[in-house]
Amino acid sequence: MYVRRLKDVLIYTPQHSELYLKLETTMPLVSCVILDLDGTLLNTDDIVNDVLNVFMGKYGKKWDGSGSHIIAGKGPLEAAGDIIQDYELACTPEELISEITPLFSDRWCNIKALPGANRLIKHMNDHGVPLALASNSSRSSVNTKISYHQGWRESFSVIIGGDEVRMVKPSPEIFLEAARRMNVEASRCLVIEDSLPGVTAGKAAGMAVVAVPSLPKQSHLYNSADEIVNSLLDLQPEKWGLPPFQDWIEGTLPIEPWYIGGPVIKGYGRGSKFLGIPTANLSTEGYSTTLSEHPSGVYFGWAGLLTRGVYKMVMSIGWNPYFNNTEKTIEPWLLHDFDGDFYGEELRLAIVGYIRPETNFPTLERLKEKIHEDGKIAEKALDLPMYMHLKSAPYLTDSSQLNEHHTSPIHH
Ligand code: RBF
Ligand code: MG
Repeated sequence: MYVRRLKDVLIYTPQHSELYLKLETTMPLVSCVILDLDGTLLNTDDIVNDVLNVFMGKYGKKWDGSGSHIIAGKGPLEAAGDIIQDYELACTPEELISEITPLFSDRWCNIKALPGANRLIKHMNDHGVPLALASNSSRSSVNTKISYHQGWRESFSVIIGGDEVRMVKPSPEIFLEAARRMNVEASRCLVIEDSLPGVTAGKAAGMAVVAVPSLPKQSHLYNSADEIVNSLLDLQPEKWGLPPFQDWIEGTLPIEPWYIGGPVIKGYGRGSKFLGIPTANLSTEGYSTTLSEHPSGVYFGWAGLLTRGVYKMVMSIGWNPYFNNTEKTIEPWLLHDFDGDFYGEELRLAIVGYIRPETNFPTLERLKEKIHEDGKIAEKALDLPMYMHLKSAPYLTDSSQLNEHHTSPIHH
């Protein structure tokens, strides 16, 4: 039982330009899924960064998150050792761990599931696809973390922590042990992983591996994965012989609505000039958490301009690979002809669905075409009752709805 599929391979030429190749590979159909926890199902990055920042403060140093790649996917001891070496700290890995453990203890309950995590777990459960959880974190820390997420504990037929195997990822041991306990061959397992050590471990175990890189702009490092997806929302289980998701509607995926707003700012000024697509960019100030919680990609929903009304909207959150931006931006395109611009006006957004990941395009023309296609998809989908009803969310038109509550759902 094999599926033939095209694998995207990204190669960096000596001139640092990107070259995509399609290779035909044959992959075995899988029958079960092994999931990583930190960075794959749970948004642990922000909390780890916060805690390390507090800890570093004691040593008169600063952890700004740019060191995240040093520790991603590593076991606690190894990660601690690397931090100590990199930041020239005068302590042992054991001391570092025992100092930061209490800093984590009241934070476990605040770790959010990553977008698509609950959907994936429920989907596999509903279809009787066995799930395992294999994490480099200790078993007790895994247990604590998942205890705050309803239904997770019961969803996994196997759970293994890094302290329950001799060698943690990148050793294949933890995945092989998961397969053994599920009583399936390694080649029939699909591993989903956010980190490089995890991807390496999965391939070394002879498994199919989908990478969901949690650090931006790192995907070129994940060449050994069988597929790289931008977020769990983009996973296509049918590529691996698993049941497909059935919740896409007219090219859109409904999401838990979220809300942001603020004055319209000037963007890079390319929208109208190059593309004929005037986006009403929002300042990302104060939204770093919101932005880190939502994968880059194309979303849609309703846009309220307090003095004018509510309009259909399609937007991009992202790094704009075509322009190689260094900052994540929010760029809503209001699907309506306005006279003049609206810089400085208060803009309120209700984001109700997802369309696609952000991608690179060979030409500006192709990017433009795609954005117009996104606009058509959003325009049509927003007439569906499930999306339409959010047009009347008070947040969109009511200036007394405080902006600081932007991320909590505002019901009507
Ligand atoms: N930029 C990209 O580089 N890749 C994309 O896939 C992409 N999709 C977009 C989708 C929509 C609906 C919008 C409004 C913009 C998108 N952009 C994308 C961003 C576009 O490059 C940006 O608006 C211009 O750079 C203006 O700043
Ligand atoms: Mg991970």
